Amino acid sequence: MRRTASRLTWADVTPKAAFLNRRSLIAGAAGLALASPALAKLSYVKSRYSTDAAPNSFEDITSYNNFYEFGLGKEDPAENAGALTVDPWSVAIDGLVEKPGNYDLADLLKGVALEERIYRFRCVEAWSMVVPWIGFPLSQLLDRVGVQPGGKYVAMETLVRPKEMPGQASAILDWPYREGLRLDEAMHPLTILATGLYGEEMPKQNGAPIRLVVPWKYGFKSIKSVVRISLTDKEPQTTWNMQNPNEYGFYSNVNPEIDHPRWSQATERRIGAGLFGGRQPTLMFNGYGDEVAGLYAGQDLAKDF
Ligand SMILES: Nc1nc2c(c(=O)[nH]1)N[C@H]1C(S)=C(S)[C@@H](COP(=O)(O)O)O[C@H]1N2
Ligand SMILES: [Mo]
Repeated sequence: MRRTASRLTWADVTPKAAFLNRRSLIAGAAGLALASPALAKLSYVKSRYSTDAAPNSFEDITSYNNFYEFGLGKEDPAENAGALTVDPWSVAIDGLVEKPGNYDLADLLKGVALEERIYRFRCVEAWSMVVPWIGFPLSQLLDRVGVQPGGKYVAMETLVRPKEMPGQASAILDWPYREGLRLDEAMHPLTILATGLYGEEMPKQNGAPIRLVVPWKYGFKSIKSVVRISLTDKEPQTTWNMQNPNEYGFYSNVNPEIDHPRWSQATERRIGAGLFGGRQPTLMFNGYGDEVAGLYAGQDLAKDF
């Protein structure tokens, strides 16, 4: 998990400045609005939980997205998310907590030490990326609001605002987008709330201003643009499980041995790795088994998929 001295630097792996320049040129020429014109720099420390894998480029990470609130296509979020208002932003924290409330994002982040977490990320559609997130452990927030003894699960919801989220004009999903974790998964040190990537505040298409990242689960568990966090005593409903319970279970741990009913999960295509280098084997728990396999000891992972 440790970063090696030989790791590439940002300057080597990302043409971010070039990309932003090129985008302004393109936007200027075509008269299009930039999705993310000015992202503020964040201060953060590096985390020991980072992988050594080389991050994908800023361009890959911000132009190939799943965010159905902005459309079904991978390029729709970058194109449509610019209209999303992310300030002011508040998060309702409710259910089985000691200090429920409607928390302003700035209050939630007060005194929080942000970390850079370079994580492998595996989508259920069998592609993957490596993303240098900026965030903090979800456990810190849960400790601060105090989980009552009966709290066994954490449920989260995304914003519903059809005026700014064109995908919500149709009922492709039962809005709001919902996700959930068992409390021990939520408290695990790998589970973070992310407020940025590549050292800057979160691009809108990646779930600004705050989103979940759970690196050992399929990408859809990592819910974007979170406005509600609820502690519950029962397993919460989750969007993809509601949509298609045969294909998407509550746990959704990356598992190369259990195929999706319509395609294999044995391999993945690393976005940006080129035509020939792209395909690689998918690892159990997305390679985070040493850290998280113990959470599922004694569970039948074919049943709890
Ligand atoms: N609210 C919301 N969160 C979401 C989604 C979505 O459609 N809506 N898509 C999920 C899926 S399927 C994936 S793979 C990841 C993609 O995150 P990224 O675009 O930052 O790579 O977001 C997840 N979080
Ligand atoms: Mo996904």
